[in-house]
Amino acid sequence: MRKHAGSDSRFRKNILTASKNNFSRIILALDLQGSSQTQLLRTGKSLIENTASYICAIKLGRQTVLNLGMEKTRTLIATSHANELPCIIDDKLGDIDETNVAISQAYFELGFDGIIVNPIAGWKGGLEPVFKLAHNAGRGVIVLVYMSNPGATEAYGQLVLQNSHRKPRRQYEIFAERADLWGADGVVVGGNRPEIVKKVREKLHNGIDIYSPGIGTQGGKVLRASDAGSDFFIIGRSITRSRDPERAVQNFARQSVS
Ligand code: O7M
Repeated sequence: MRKHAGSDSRFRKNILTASKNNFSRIILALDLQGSSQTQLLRTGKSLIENTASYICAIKLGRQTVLNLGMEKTRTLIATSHANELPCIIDDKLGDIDETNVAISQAYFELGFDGIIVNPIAGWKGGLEPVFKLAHNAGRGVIVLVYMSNPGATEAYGQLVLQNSHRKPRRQYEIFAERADLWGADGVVVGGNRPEIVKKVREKLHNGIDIYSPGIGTQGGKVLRASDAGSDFFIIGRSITRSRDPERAVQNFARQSVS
């Protein structure tokens, strides 16, 4: 399979600029739940405004979009942009091509700068048009390579026998190679699995960034993940549920660039 053209890197440039300006490699995971959309928007805006100087991007979970509704999601993305922060949608997209394109198009029209995808659907008839659509519009595509939850070992860690290789290999190694080949802007590897981060780092040859969730509440540590090779740290509850989110994020930010 030929290596596919990478993005025009607008997404990567923007996240790096924010990271340099704010001395931070922290991405705030905004997973908003609750019944009042107006209250949720207020909470989301206030979390962005209180942490904006110490982060380099915002990541919205699907539940945030579902709970907020389209118009208020648009407003939240605009708040992120007003603070010069790219906004990523964490869809873990993985359907057939036509469906994938329809979903990503809707997200990009809402204003999202990047999308997280699941590599399981593969390239042909799966993710190929998502990469094309995103990269033509300067948006980023980030590929799941190894998740942070305990059960992730079942699929991402399984041994796989491929026709082209005599020895079985781990599923996540194959996903990392695909992400490289596809011209992904980033891969997701649980930061609470530093040994896996290290192995993935060795597999990536095109300077792809490693995005690591699983820090704080899920047990991972910024410094350990960073030493292993993580570039960005996706952190939610340890900041959003802290009594002092500004102080919490400041601490993580300092560690992320040390
Ligand atoms: O810091 P937390 O645990 O409150 O939140 C972590 C966020 O990262 C949350 O939004 C999860 O949905 C997400 N996440 C994981 O926790 N583990 C993964 O393996 C992958 C993600 C993720 O962001 O995928 C892109």
